[in-house]
Amino acid sequence: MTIKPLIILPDPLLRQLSKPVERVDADIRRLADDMLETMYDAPGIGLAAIQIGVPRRMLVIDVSKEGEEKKPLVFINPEIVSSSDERSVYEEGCLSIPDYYAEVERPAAVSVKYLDRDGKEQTVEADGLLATCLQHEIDHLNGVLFIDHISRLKREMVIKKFTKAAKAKVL
Ligand code: GNR
Ligand code: NI
Repeated sequence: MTIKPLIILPDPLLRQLSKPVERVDADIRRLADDMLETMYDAPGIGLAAIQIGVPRRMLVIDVSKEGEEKKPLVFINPEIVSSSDERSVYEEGCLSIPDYYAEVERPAAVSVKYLDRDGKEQTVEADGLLATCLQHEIDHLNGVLFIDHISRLKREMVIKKFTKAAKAKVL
């Protein structure tokens, strides 16, 4: 297992559409392990493959509480098949936008169809933090970031700040 470097805003990779995984094989399981290790190291509660530069429709999540047993989850080719009308608001952050947090409103519950790490089709009914995290990660697969769900003024401020920081690093 390997900890991979994270892709940070404004890297255009974050806006790329990820392609479906065609076959759940040993390479894909290795990628899942690397993603989990990278997520735990960060630390974060979720990670999409594109955040380590791999444009594949795959994500990992662990929303277990500190001190509890770890619960690594792997979702391959996830699809939201239904969403609740009820909404909930969470303060979100993103490993690709370090140290920035904002409230985002999303459906409170979602039903998600996906392949597990054995390539078997599964469906999960998620609510609470897991529902929010699944939606945040599935957005990444479509090149969407949580700052796309906040006001344009706030979004442009964040992008400007990270663009400046990236330029300062090259110089
Ligand atoms: O670590 C993370 N925390 C988080 C908190 C609230 C809503 C979503 C998230 S996901 C984020 C990790 C990340 O950037 N995943 O793409
Ligand atoms: Ni994120």
